[in-house]
Amino acid sequence: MARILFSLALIILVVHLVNAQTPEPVFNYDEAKVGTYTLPDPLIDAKGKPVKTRADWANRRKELIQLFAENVYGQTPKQAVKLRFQTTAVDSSALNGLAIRKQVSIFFIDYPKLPSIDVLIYLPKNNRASAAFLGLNFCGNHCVTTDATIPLSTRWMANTGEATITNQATGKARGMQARRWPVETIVKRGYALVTAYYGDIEPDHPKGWQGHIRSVLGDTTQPDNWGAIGAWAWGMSRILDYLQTEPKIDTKRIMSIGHSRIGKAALWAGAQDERFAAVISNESGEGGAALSRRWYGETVERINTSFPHWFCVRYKTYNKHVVDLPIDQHELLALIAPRPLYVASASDDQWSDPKGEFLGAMHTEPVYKLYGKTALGTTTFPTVNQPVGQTVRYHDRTGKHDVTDYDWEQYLRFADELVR
Ligand code: GTR
Repeated sequence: MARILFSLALIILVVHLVNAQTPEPVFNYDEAKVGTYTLPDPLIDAKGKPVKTRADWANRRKELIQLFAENVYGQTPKQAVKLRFQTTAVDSSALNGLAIRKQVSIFFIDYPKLPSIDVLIYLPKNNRASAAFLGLNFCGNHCVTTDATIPLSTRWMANTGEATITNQATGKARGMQARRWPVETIVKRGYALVTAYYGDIEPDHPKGWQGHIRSVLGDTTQPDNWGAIGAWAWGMSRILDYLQTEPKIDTKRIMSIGHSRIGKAALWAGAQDERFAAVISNESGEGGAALSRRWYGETVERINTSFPHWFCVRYKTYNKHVVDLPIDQHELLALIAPRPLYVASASDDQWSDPKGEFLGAMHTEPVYKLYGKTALGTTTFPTVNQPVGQTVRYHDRTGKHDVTDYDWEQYLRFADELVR
């Protein structure tokens, strides 16, 4: 008997120890465990007043931007920054004569020590100004094309094996992500492509702000000081400033586009800067298009832990209290209204929570309705590779976290139908 009791006690002890050591799971892939949640209503303002007209929405819009700044991305400094644009190279027969390729560096007149933003532009050879896709890239302009005349970026890069050694790009990085940037197809369809390395604005690591724009603008002592995503979004607007001066670009038809963390920045840029005619979010996930209150895939706590520099300090206070957030991500998406918006997911990218991204897009409907527009126009999560929606579109592509030709096909159609 004593033996049995002893064994039982031992089993209980072991089970207890195992449980105590199993860290609380910070993410979930089981739809049954998502839990219930109530989303804040974009059409009820902070004082509880319903938003009924477009004029009401104009005020609510400002309030929402402020709430996202205070709680999620941090405040984007308002001061105008003097820029100098320098064209460093022009090739009028790029892509075998198909395009004009331009390289332009953006310098900060009052902050001469900051690195420039080096912009790579492919323009169709049109007689008219072209609509454009503007998106930051992950690994330098040299990696979006195999064109060997593009200078290899000397900026800090995350190490990725042979292509980046000791945080410097090597020749192996050339064209490394060309597959994600089908420049020829884009130009043949009559669009310009504008890109720059996101690390020109801020290298993607916790100390990346040093020596970059966040070291001269903002206030690092504040819990709502801007984070790296805020800086990348700000940088997109500075590129947009340059594009206003480019006669071959139709400034009324410039789309903000981005994948993953850069997709989060593309959304925040488009939300704040209404000069963007449309926004395309490719698998932006947590802190992007996916609802934060859904406990699925990446979570607020997890993203704040893995990437402490992306968001403002106050965002971390919601790690274990997501329900206390005064906003949710459908309201970020609603800030794009009435402009066209594309939200895309991939079915093997559950980390980004495809369903949460769909729901984010779906809950913009009442705001688009204020403008007499249909957003998604459906509440049914579509089967894979079945794009849905009207002014707001959505697809869940088969495959992994990536940007593919399939995604671009949809974005080009979206642009053809809604942006020009
Ligand atoms: C992941 C991160 C995501 C997404 C992604 C990316 O590690 O958890 O939020 O941003 O990186 O940017 O590729």
